[in-house]
Amino acid sequence: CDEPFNWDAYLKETSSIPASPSCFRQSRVPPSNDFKAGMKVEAHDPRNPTSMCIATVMGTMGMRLRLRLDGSDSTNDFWRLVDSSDIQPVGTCERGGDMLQPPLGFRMNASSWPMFLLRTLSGAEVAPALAFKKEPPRPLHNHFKPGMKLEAVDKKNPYLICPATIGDVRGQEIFVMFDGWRGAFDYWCEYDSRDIFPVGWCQLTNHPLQPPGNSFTLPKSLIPALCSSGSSRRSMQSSYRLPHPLPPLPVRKGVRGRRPKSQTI
Ligand code: MLY
Repeated sequence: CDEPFNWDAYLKETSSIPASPSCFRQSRVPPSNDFKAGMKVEAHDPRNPTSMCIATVMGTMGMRLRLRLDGSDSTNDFWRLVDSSDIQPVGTCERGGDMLQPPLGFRMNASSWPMFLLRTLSGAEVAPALAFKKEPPRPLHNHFKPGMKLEAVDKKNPYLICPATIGDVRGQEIFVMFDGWRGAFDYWCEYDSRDIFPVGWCQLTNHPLQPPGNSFTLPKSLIPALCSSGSSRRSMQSSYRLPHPLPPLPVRKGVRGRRPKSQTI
């Protein structure tokens, strides 16, 4: 039960195919992560993307960085890839004649920003220019098709990357469904989002991959069949790691017997 997640077995089990790496705006050969905790970078404020701020690398995972804007609190950390165009070396902004901005929700009085900036940078280790990698070009078209598997950032818990399935495609947009989570974490995004990765990406970049959840949206008629040994049809979501026996379905007050639409654990 505690074996590490294995994509090959899972793809077989769910009779599904992975989206081709050419669908994604990710480099085929992932760049190295040369950032270290404590280094300073310039980063677009995720909550105010036109402003450029100073951020500190709080940690690294695979080729991702956990960043915190200097002068902001610890509750707004965010993640960027080493080849994200949202980050650049300290000094880039000034060289371009622009000014570094305080983050949205700056902890101090706005008038203390210039002094704060001076202090936060004095004696700080800045990330070397070579650590910043060029962002890969976007694929020319949206090649995703419903049912294709991928790895995707859970936007509600952005430190997590999880197995997911393309649920729908509309123009430039795709619907990312997290396997085994009953829709609670699903989202629409652009096909060229930097938060989605080809199957095998986590392994390749040494990033942890969450196993699928174990909540499933299945027609009731299928449940007894799944409790007996692996036979019968498979739903588009998987039967992988179904708990035996299945836990009772949660019942909402007032709508007895009906299954809740989604559930957040
Ligand atoms: N709510 C859970 C985390 C759920 C993660 C779901 N992802 C993997 C799709 C928690 O806070 O522990």
